[in-house]
Amino acid sequence: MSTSSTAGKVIKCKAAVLWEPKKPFSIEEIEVAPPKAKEVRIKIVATGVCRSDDHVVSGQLATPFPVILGHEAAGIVESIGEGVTTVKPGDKVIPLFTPQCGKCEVCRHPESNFCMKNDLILPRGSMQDGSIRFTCRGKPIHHFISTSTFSEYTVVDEISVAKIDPAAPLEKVCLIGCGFSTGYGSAVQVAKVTKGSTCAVFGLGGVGLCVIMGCKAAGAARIIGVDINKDKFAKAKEVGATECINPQDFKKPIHEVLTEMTGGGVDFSFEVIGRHDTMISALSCCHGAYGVSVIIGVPPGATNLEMNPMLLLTGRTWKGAIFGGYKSKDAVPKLVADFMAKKFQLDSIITHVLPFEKINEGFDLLRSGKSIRTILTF
Ligand code: COD
Ligand code: ZN
Ligand code: ZN
Repeated sequence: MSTSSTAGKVIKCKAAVLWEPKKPFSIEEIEVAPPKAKEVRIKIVATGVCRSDDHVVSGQLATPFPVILGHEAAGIVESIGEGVTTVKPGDKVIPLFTPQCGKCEVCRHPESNFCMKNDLILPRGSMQDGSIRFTCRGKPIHHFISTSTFSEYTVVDEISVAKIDPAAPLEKVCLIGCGFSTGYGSAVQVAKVTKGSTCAVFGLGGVGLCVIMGCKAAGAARIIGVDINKDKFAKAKEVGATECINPQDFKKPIHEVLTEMTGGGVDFSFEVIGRHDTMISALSCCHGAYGVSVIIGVPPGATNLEMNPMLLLTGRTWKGAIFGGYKSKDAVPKLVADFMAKKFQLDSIITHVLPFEKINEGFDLLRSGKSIRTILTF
């Protein structure tokens, strides 16, 4: 095992610190403590800009401040703590915002993936042992969903990192850390799209495009994209949509349009927007007796949704999942292998690549709708 000259020492490096909500990121010099037992210190090479990071900036997603955000990344292991067996220094890795401890009831369940050790639902903003590895200007800085990848170096628990193919291009496969897997897995793993089926995808942003790729890979015969922005249609067709519709072009509610277009309803529908009305439309447009509808979008705030139970009583299934339902540590290396085997591509969703220092520009591109995915490189 190779040992780096920095192993066991505090590393001073660059990071984007978010001191408080609704403020720009501040590029700072921080100190990153060495990994403790069962922890891994990673040199981040590339990290994507995801909507959920922006939800923290805007105050819609609560997590302790000050904080280092970022959760969609790839890097190289710099050093490991005592007892780490699944990665070693020099390995290429992807941090996992949904861990896989392998021991909890969720990890032991064959069909579920939302490990009990996640730091998403009741975020502590720390390592599993409750302590913190980052300081800046003498202050402790919190972690974010077990990853904190907007930093040249980060420390994660061994259950929150997966080793990947050493030949993988990190500036692309970083998307397997969130956006790609969330969308693609929702089609192949959560909905279990079948060969020859008809699918409807509501919302043609980066994640929606990955849902389309998943539907296509699963052999869907018809994939209908739904978006109020017709500029999104070309790319959706490029990745596999067979037709695209804009709800604003119709007088009838869009679920009725889809039901007519498909002679009774689609087999699988996906809500990839994060709105109550489109969640109901997506559910309603799937076949009343056997349609499956998957919620991927998170609506703003912890709000309730009204629905008519008859929609389910006739036989529809309504589902949702985090990270495309994938057991993260098992699935990520396989998804990278599938990417290397050219089973899917990631270029269509990468619209911008910026140096890490331009992180605020990356978020402006996201907020203005000009980017699909921006990758920040160190
Ligand atoms: N009808 C149809 N389309 C609409 C409507 C509408 N009423 N409103 C907006 N849209 C379209 C927009 O034009 C846009 O094209 C698309 O919906 C949304 O795309 P983006 O680019 O804003 O978003 P994505 O694809 O990057 O992400 C969408 C999510 C819903 C996945 C995201 O916002 C979200 O909720 N993420 C959290 C989900 C999750 O699993 N998080 C865990 C860690 S990230
Ligand atoms: Zn994300
Ligand atoms: Zn677990």
